[in-house]
Amino acid sequence: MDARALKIEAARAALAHVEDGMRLGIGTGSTAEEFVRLLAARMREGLSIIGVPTSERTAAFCRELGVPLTTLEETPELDLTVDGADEFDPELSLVKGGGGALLREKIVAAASRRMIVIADESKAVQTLGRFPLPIEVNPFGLKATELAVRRAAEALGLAGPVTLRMTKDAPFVTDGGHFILDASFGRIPDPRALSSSLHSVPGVVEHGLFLGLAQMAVVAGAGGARTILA
Ligand code: ABF
Repeated sequence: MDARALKIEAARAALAHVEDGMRLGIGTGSTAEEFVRLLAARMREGLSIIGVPTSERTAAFCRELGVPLTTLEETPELDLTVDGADEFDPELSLVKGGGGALLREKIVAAASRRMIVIADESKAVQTLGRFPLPIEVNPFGLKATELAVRRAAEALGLAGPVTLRMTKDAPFVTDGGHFILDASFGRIPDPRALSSSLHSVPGVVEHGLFLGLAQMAVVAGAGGARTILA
């Protein structure tokens, strides 16, 4: 099964958990896009939902496919968020943000009663940290924030390159107007400790450790899709 087929397999299995009338958080990334395609097809067969997109890119894609959208201002409580991930461990702690949408993804996931992660087996790890951790930072005082992030990690025995995410010759700018530092700390044995330590750095807006937000992952592999429950 090729990579796209695996994404479609995971997205299809997650769609089975979408009920008529649901208020959905809709994720960002290529797997989430497959979910939106399948969702739009089900809506053409009569399913009725309303969605809150986790990025401008996802919003545009939903509008293109006719998926009705709302905002968290109008709909602050969601029934279910379906989103991708860059990594997940056996407890369904996640690293997200490879697509640069982590802040809105975390806000939307936290506003949802449930979160289902859709991924393929390549995202499965025993310990988070193979994927560089995206950290969303305020552009003001960037260098000071980067130093503080390094110190916070070092205090936990973590070290490694922390690089400003670029697009061509300018910093990548998130939907929220922030920059992203990608931190290659290697294995993160205590994600909760790192999470709270990063949150104590004033210039850090949010980071890509999603802890305790996902209750289920649908993971597609060569042998089909499997479900992991947190
Ligand atoms: C998004 O999905 C991001 O948080 C994450 O980086 C991305 C994974 O993308 P893909 O599904 O294309 O692997 O939610």
